[in-house]
Amino acid sequence: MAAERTLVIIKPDAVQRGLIGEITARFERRGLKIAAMRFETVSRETAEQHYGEHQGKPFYEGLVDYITASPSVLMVLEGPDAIAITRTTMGATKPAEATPGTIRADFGLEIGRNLVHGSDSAESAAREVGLFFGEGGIVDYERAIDTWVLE
Ligand code: IDP
Ligand code: MG
Repeated sequence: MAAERTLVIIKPDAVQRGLIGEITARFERRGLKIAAMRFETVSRETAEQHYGEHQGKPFYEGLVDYITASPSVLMVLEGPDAIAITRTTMGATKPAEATPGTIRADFGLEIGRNLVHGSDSAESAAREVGLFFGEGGIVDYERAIDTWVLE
């Protein structure tokens, strides 16, 4: 199937715990390509847009505090079925329900500190990639591989 793109965030708890490499490696080992990557403390305004669907829920304010607390790694991952493959690599939202071998099961204990975000649908992925990388900076991977190697 055609390649998809999805938005991944390595959240502040994972960055603080020194897990950027470990988490990134799991996605790379599955064969997903990193089409964009940036290290940044997410602003409150952007966090509120990103998590707009959760506004009004009891955990919403804490969620925005969490994601804006310190730097995250923002990535666009690309590949066949990238959205679903990213979600299964991450594991269930609640670490206690995540399957061993997934990121959230192997490194997480609490739902409020679950290490990683991945878009949950094609619509979310398009919206979230646009929100974080709307200014550009996404590599055309298929083209880049040809030109980087040959030039
Ligand atoms: P997802 O990240 O697996 O897509 P969502 O339901 O979209 O899960 O929730 C977004 C994020 O909000 C979760 O990853 C988690 O960080 C946080 N969250 C969700 N439910 C709770 C909760 O009950 N308590 C605290 N944080 C929560
Ligand atoms: Mg979600």
